[in-house]
Amino acid sequence: MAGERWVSEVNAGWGLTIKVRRQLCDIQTPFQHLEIFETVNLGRLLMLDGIVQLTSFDEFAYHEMMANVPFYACSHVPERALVIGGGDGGVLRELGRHRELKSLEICEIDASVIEASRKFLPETACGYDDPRVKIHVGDGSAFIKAHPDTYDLIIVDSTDPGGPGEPLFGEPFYRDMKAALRPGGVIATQAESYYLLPEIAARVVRFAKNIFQYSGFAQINVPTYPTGLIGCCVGSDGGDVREPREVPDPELQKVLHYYSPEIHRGAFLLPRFASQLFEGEGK
Ligand code: SPM
Repeated sequence: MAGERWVSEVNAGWGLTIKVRRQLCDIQTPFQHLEIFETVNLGRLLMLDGIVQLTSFDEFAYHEMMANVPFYACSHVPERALVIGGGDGGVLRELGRHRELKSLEICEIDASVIEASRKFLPETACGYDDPRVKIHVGDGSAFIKAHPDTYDLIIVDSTDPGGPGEPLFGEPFYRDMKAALRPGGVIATQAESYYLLPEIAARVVRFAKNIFQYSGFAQINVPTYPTGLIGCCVGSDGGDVREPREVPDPELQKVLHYYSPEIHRGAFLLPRFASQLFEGEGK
């Protein structure tokens, strides 16, 4: 319709399109093209290099799962967490609900993502208001190498491969993450969609299987990512990552809209074709 504005994420011949009211931010950072929109029906929208990172409408689903699946997959109560990427602060916000965590660090390569999110996405970036949060601006793959035996949780909330997140999709990075974990620690990484990018999803599952004793691909329903789902690849040597250590306390349950112990277990149950895709991988 004349006068209407729609923005699209285009993937190999098809796209996901969102109607927007106005653009709030449009900058070329040293790393990527950063845009934030006010949409008509989905709240705010963050895009990096034309790829949807979050909308206010459904970001809770992705962020709750990326934070809570590794938190409860850890066989001991975790104390030290690191987020790599995740500059919008959503994973930090969800981790911050856990008083047991003594330290919450983030290593984001692009300071502009942090600044723009704090300015235009306050409901997500409120994760930064937690006094436990320590911000490192830099390359996550170099940071992890410099911190052996340090973290109970490492959560990689990356963009797609091809941009600044490329090194985060390589096997050396997975080995470095393992070295950066304390005994029994857990990693969780953005593992793409088995419909959209099956070779990437299978690749990271292979790394996790080869490197950790326990691993799995947890699916998350996120309507504004192409195909409506995205994966979280989880790995640990501490115990079965598919079985949550405990149930969230009643106060926490009141603010969780997606995660539950049942969803934790169920997220690892995959359609037959996806199980078969991953079965051939690793070891
Ligand atoms: N904290 C939210 C950041 C989101 N990180 C993951 C984004 C993945 C987007 N791509 C998925 C589909 C392929 N274009």
